[in-house]
Amino acid sequence: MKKQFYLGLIVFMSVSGFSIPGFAQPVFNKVLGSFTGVSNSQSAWVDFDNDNDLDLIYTGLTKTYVPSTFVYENDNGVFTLRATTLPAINWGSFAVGDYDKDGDSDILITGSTSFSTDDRISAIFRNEGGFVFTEQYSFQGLAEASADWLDIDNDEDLDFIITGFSENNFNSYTTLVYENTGSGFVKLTGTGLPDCSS
Ligand SMILES: [Ca+2]
Ligand SMILES: [Ca+2]
Ligand SMILES: [Ca+2]
Ligand SMILES: [Ca+2]
Repeated sequence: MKKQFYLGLIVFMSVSGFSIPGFAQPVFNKVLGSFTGVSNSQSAWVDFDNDNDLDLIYTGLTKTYVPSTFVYENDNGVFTLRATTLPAINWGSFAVGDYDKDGDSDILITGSTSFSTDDRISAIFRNEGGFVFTEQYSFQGLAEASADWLDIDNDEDLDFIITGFSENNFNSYTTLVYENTGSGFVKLTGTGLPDCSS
C-alpha cells in the first residue's frame, strides 16, 4: 500500500510539475555525437585513455545486418568515433579488465563476426593507449556468447570465463575458464561448471 502511495505521489509530481525543494528531478539531454543503432548488443562506459572521463564501447548488429564494435572517445561530453582493430561482433559479448596490470583497461571479446554463428572468435586485446588495441591472445571462438573477467584463484590477476556455442548448432553449449599465469592463459579442466550459452 505504501509503495502504491509513493508511486502515485511521484506520478502526480511528474504530471503537475510539482517538486519538493532538495528533491532534484533528473533531466536528460541528448549528448553530442552520432551513434549507430544496433541489436543483439552490449555496451559499457570505460575510461580507455585514463583521462578521467568515461568513453563508450558497444557491439551489435546494425539495421543493415552488419556486425559492429564501436568505440567513442569522450571529449568534454562530445563523443567521437575512434577507428580500432577490435573485431566487429554480433551475438557476442565483451568484458573490460586490466589483465596485464599496467593500469589501463583491456578487452576480452567473443562472438560471431558475421550474421551467422559460423564465424566465431574469442580474443583478448591489449590497450596500448590512444584508443589502440592489439590482439594478444585468441581462444576457441564462441557464438551467442558471454564473457567476464574474475580472479578465480585469488592471486590478484584477472582470469576469465566465456560461454556460448562452439559450433554452428544450438546444442554445442560450451563453458570455458582460463587462468591468467602472468605470461599467458591456461584453460582449466574439470571445473565442474555446466556448459551453457549466453
Ligand atoms: Ca576517457
Ligand atoms: Ca576524454
Ligand atoms: Ca591493461
Ligand atoms: Ca587470478
